[in-house]
Order: sequence, then structure tokens, then C-alpha cells
Amino acid sequence: MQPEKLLEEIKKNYLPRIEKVTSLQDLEKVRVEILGKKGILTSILRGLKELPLEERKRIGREANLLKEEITSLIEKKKEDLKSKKEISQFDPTLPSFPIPYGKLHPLTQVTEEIIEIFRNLGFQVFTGPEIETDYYNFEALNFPPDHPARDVQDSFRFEGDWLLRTQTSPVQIRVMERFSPPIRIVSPGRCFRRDNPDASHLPMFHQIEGLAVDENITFSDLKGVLEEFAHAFFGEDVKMRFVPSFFPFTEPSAEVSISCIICKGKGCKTCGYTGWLEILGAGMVHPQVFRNVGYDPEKYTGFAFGMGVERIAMLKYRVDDIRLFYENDLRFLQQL
Ligand code: 2NL
Repeated sequence: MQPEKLLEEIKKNYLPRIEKVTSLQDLEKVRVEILGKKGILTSILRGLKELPLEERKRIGREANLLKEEITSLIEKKKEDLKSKKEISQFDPTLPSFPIPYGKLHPLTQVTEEIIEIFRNLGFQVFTGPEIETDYYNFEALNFPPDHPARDVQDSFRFEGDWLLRTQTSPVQIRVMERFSPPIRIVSPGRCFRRDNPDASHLPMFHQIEGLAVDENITFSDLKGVLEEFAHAFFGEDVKMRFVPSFFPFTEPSAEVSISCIICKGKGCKTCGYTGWLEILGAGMVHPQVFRNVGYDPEKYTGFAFGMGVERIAMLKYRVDDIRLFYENDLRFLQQL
């Protein structure tokens, strides 16, 4: 075809095609068809040298002008398509800047802080199921058959002998069944009891239990470990107090308190004017529990303890109502 005709062809058919293109890929296709190595305009420019001088000048000028026009048209179109693409990828339902940062729930923070302290003392972390059998939750822990905690009034029961665990001790029973001493473990997790909600009770709460079993473990080891914990968590200046208590699964058992972190032991509203705050229960593992998991109580001794995460968090953050942790009110959560 004659060069004039080809130039006409480009103006008539190719320019409108550039205008109509709707994607960057299609634009590139048209560009190659016109300006690529085998492109229609490229072939005109290549063929110039074959033409007589006058024609070469005239066609050459026209072809180069057209090339400039097309190049800038393609550039402009490219920008258009790009900005359209950006607009189509913009999701107006996303939150606007500045995007607020989230953080871990205060109970998660406290759980991790407590676990880290025991990890540094050589304890491993184990978790287990929240739905348990009567055996793992009560029987193996030496609860007598008529213990009030076993009542439907006090725990959430399913058909058969399934129930929601009332503490995380079943995890420790399962670990003892599977591993021989020495063991040093902590088990954090959710627990459930049929309590009516008030400032210090909820039917769901979190517990961290600990257990150490070996030859020659004594009550002094328990005191040493718990003192390390209390100093690491509440500060080096807190004092500790062990008061005799009772649990079916430990003997002897104790309620463990720290000197009040608010009044330093002088007596205030938080400590009920006693100077002491109860933080956990503990004791030496009952020989019957060892027999239940196949450990020889003549050979092994051990200590165990259990603490409520909410209670510890309330003391740490000076929160006076446990329900605040579960309302998900950002005005509360953002402060902790
Ligand atoms: C409390 C008291 C306690 C334990 C939990 C435990 C577990 C096994 C054997 C013996 Cl497998 N004991 N756990 C021991 C003493 C106290 O929790 O007041 N928790 C909130």
C-alpha cells in the first residue's frame, strides 16, 4: 500500500482504537501494532529511504508528526487507565486514616506475663479441652462423689458425664498420664462455673494452674517458686503469707496472699482493712491424685497451685468490677 494511504489508514482506524481502549493490556497491543518493530507506522518510516527525495520529505514529516501525536495520545491514555484502576481498587468501606492500632486484651497480656515468669523458672506450657469428663474434672482430682462442686448447681453439665471444666487441673492430669516425672508445667485457659455475675464473679473466667512433680519436692520449693512469681509480677517489696486451707487434691493446702499493693499492708478498702490480698491457692499434691495417674506417691512428691487470671488482672490494673473485662468497651480497654 502507498505510504499516503497507510497514513490515512492510521488516522482513520488506529487513532479511534486508542481512544476506545479500556485496559492497559489492550493499549499496549495497539501501540505494538502501530509503533512496534513490525508496526504500521514503523514500516512507513523504514520505507522512507526507498522514496524519491520530495516524497520522502513530505511523507517523512507527516509520519513523524503522526508518531509524536500517537505517542502523546498513548501516554495520556495510559495515565487515564492507571488512575481509573486506582479508583476501582479503592474500597470506600475501609476505615479511614489514621487507622487505629489494636492491642492484646488485658487478660491476654496478664496471662502472657504470668506464663513468661513461670517459663523463666523452667515450667512448660500445656493447654487442653474445655469440655471434660467427670473423671478428669473431679474424680481424678480426689473430689468425693458428693462434693458440692460436682452438683449441677455448680457446674455446666451435658448429657452423659460431660461438663465444662471448672478449673484447668484436668490438663495436668492428662499430662501426668502421658509423661513421667520430673514435670514442671503451667496450664492456662478458660473455666466455667455456675455463678451469678457480680463484681467478682462470672460464669466464665480464666485460670492458670501450675504443677511440679519430682523426687524430693517440698513445701519450701512451693514457697520459693510462688515468692519468685509474686516478686516478679507485683514487685520485689511485696510480702507473702500462707494460710492453711483445704482442697481435695492437695494436702497440706494453703491460701496465698501478698501484702496489699495499694496500702502497703496498712489496711484499706481493697484489702478489706486486713493488709493482705489473696492471689492464689496452692498445696502439695494429694497422694491419691498420684495414684490415680499411676505415679508412686512413695517415690514422688509435688506441689500445685491455681490462680484466677481476672483476679490478678484486677489487682494489677486496679479494676474493681470483673465484668468490665468482658464488655469490650474501648474506653476501658484502651487504658490497659
Ligand atoms: C484456686 C486453687 C489450686 C491446684 C489448684 C492441682 C492440680 C493437680 C493436682 C493438685 Cl493435677 N492440684 N491444682 C492445687 C491447689 C490449688 O487452685 O483457688 N484456684 C483459683
